[in-house]
Amino acid sequence: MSAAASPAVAQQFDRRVGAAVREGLAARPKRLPAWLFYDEAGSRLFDAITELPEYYLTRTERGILAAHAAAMIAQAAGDERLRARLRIVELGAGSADKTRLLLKAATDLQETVLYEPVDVSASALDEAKERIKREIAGVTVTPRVMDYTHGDGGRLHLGPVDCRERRLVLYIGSSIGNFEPQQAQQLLRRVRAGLETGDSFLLGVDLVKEDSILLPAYDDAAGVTAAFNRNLLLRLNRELDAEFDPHAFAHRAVWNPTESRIEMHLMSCAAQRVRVGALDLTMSFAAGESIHTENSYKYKPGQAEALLAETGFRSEATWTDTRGWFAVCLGRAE
Ligand code: AVJ
Repeated sequence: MSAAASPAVAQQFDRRVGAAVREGLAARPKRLPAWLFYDEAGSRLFDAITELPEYYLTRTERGILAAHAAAMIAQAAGDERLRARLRIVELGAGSADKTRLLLKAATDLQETVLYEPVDVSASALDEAKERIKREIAGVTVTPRVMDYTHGDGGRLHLGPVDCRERRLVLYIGSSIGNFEPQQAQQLLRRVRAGLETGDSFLLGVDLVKEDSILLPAYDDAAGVTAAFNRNLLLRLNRELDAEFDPHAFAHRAVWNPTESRIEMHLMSCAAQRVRVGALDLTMSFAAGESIHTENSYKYKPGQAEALLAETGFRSEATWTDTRGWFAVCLGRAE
């Protein structure tokens, strides 16, 4: 039926999505990569998550930035006699909501600033650009559509800067949390390799805390996170001609203390077989079998600083909230 209605469409699925799904569902335990969450519907659901009462991350980090943006910018720019102009790059910028606090602080210090948000989503970048142009005078936005997570090996290509400028790379919002320790190291090394000595890197990490706080943040009462998790299956239905019944899978959030991470899973409520048309594949699920859809690593105090030190940065400052729930660390490329 759908093939008859749109014969071309079934052929035109995104190869990267197809390959990731084929590989992840062949693995035992089954898994799907977290970047698959962010199609248009998923990005909207994530924005809704950031406003949930249980999801403390966004508002906690925003509070830290609101209190310390000027100090962060001043630290990155360096001391007054040798102060350089900053050019700000943001990895995984998305809607760039919290970034506006830093951009405002930068224009307070140097009047104008170049801002280069990097994201895989062109539509998110366009929206961010329009909003920043409207709301903060003195910011020139140059969005770059790029997948900074999968790279051609060695270094992140950020393009040339004026020799009087220094880069400040932002990687906030606990985005690093999706990466296993080894992958996180690799990513930071690639960022470092794309920078010059004296450039800086601002990293936002979520910290370990009681699981009575962590778990509801990933399993909220309104069910938005469950919808975000299940949207993955709906995406496969839309893009890969799959036939998942999303309600035949339960949303699960689990705290794994050994790995220091929240895990999200989709658990098959019954034994079932599901066809994925575009891949010409039928998957079997046992009752209770789960698809591991996300890791969200929680850092111990000092751990983000250690990661920076291991990857070519001198850790210069850490800002946190009064409860010690979230940390923002500045590293200087050595
Ligand atoms: C975007 C990776 C920071 O891990 O908290 C939110 C994604 N997943 N709720 C996080 C997410 C479920 C989020 N990050």
